[in-house]
Amino acid sequence: MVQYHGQAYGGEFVRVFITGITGPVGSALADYLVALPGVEVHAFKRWRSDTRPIAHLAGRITLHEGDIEDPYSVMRAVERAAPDRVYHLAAQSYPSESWDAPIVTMRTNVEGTINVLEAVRRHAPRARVHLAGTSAEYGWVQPEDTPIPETHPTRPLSPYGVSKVAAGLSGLQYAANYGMHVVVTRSFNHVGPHQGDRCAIQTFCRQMALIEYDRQEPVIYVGNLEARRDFTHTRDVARALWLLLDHGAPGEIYNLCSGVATRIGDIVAMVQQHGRVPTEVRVDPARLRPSDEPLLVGDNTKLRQTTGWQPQITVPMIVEELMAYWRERLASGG
Ligand code: A2R
Repeated sequence: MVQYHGQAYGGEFVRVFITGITGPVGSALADYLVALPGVEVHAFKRWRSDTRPIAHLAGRITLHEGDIEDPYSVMRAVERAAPDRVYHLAAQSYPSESWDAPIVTMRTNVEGTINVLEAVRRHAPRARVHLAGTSAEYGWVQPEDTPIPETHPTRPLSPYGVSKVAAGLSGLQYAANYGMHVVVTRSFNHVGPHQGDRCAIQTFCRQMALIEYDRQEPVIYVGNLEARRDFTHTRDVARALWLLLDHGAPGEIYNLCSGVATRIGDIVAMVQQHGRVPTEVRVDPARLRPSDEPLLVGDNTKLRQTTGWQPQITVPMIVEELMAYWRERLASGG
């Protein structure tokens, strides 16, 4: 068991349990929490999870193994961790995969969430619980519907979006029926290290790094440059999640977003400016989606007013950090 020293958070020691710790949000949250005084971090991971995003935290956090689809392993981990706060981030979080594997998506995201809620209800009923939802729950949105408030109807277009609506509603149901402290977020595009290269900013930065290392022709392949999206760095997300379990009301849903729309073409231009070699931009038809909302931006008023949170990391700062990240990965043979 990891030993904790020093001053406690708000005068009390807090035990936190994170699922999905190997993802970009989970690893950023763990980094944020280990730096807080008096916070003891427990986390849940699969046997086969790639632990590189949290390798530097070895000895500073306690890992419990299992699978959120397996209720027994979740029960055991929650009972052992006896948390005061639970951040449930584990999910099948790729909309595209959710069409190929809708049943797995439902099992992981809906059954998995119910397994977490049941484990908390039985073994840590006073814990504050955060459930991670997504802007995909809103589905197709017209530009005039933006910035999207939490009250906007949910009409998800993917099995992923449907699964997250069901997971979030399950959380609200546990709050209503069992008096549990469950808070739900809907995250727009979060971006940060350890994310892979599916997000637009990541794929542009990775391509630029590959070009610099002479591993790709000097062409950045892009999709729809006119789409405008709302990006938040995972470190800002981590801080918001912590504040939300301090100040968020149980049974409430909060958009987690910057509230700022950035045109994808402008991000490509920023990446080109950071590049050490000249590049051409070419549209790759495979990167164009049949349906792609022109503008997706969230209204974060409720989150800001409840917690005092403000995002601190802008898109140009994200591009600069991710260029350094991908260069470092390629330099170290990644
Ligand atoms: O793939 P792994 O083994 O590294 O773990 C992933 C974990 N996960 C699971 N953990 C336990 N049992 C499962 N059946 C299971 N399936 C997936 O969830 C990984 O640690 C995490 C998912 O990481 P990402 O997909 O990269 O999520 P991200 O971007 O950190 O988003 C966090 C949350 C997700 O619930 C999104 O749907 C939401 O924010 O927007």
